[in-house]
Amino acid sequence: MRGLVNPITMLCFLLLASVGIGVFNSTLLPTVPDAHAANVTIVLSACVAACPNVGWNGTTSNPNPTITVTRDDMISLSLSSGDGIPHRFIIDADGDGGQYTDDCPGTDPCSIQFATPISYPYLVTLTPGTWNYYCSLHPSAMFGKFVIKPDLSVGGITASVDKVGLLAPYLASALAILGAISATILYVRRTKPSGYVA
Ligand SMILES: [Cu+2]
Repeated sequence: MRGLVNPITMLCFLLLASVGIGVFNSTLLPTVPDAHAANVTIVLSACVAACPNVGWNGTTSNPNPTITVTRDDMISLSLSSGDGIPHRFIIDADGDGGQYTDDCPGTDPCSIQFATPISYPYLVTLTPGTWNYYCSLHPSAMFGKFVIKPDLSVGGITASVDKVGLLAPYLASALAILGAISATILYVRRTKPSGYVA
């Protein structure tokens, strides 16, 4: 019997070791995304009067482009007037429409009014989601989507680690295998012919 016990003991150690390795296996733990917050420059030319296609960056196919950024990005909007008349960039954060500037820039992020090129810096602090941006002076013709993706960088939104959930499948498997081994040992002992000397 001694010759049978040592290999089984070794097998048990190997099983327990595999459980330990599984706990620290990097594939089980949440990955930490790369830091993301970026400096982004967005160029917008405004035109509503005497231009072939009105809007922000007016083209035939897409007169008002969708702007996509990530939360906590530092964006720099390079704003210019294509028709020489004043325009004003605004994000409608409170949903009351793009023409209202009483609550900007406190609630609705907005630039100053411009007829000559300006640079408007904006740290993206709105909740991730899809917002509308406008020209507050021509909101019915100059508007588009401002999409904010969540920031998954360190210090942003991170998933918590469920250690019990991670361990449970491995412990259950280890216990099942150990139970099977124990049952096998008992079976071998009971079915051993009398007079057998290990
Ligand atoms: Cu305008």
